[in-house]
Amino acid sequence: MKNYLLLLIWLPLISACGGDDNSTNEQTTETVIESTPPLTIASSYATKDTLTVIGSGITMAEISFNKAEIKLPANQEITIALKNESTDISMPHNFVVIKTGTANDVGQNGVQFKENGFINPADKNVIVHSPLAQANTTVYISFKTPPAGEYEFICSYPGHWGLMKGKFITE
Ligand SMILES: [Cu+2]
Repeated sequence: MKNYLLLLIWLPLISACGGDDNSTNEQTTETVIESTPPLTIASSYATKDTLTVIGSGITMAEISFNKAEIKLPANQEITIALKNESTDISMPHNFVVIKTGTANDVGQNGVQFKENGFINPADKNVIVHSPLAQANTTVYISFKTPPAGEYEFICSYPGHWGLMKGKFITE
């Protein structure tokens, strides 16, 4: 009888505490998302040297880049602005220049490197990559284009590289 009474007293207390904890967690999560600064690398490059690539799509079936082919001069400093127009926070994108035919390898090798934007830092098939652009943000990547040749670009976010890809040509 004594134990039963104690249970009756404790149960409401426990559920009250649980409720408080839940609402605190939700608030914390929201604050973190709102206070995360855009993943932007400051750039002093002239606008004429900036190529804008747009990633978009709210569902996995819709994801795409707005370019199927990018042609640039070889060995030239360039800035690419990757604009993520998705409004869904579960749809980050990045821009990764890779050796032709290695999209699947680069994607698979990057899955476990979330902290590095889903790129294996030791991946020799990766020529250059941007940080992840979260939904509704733009990231900039400045680099010297590779020697004349045909390469590819992909988004290495898990599951995206099958649809988000194109030719990257320097000449
Ligand atoms: Cu993507």
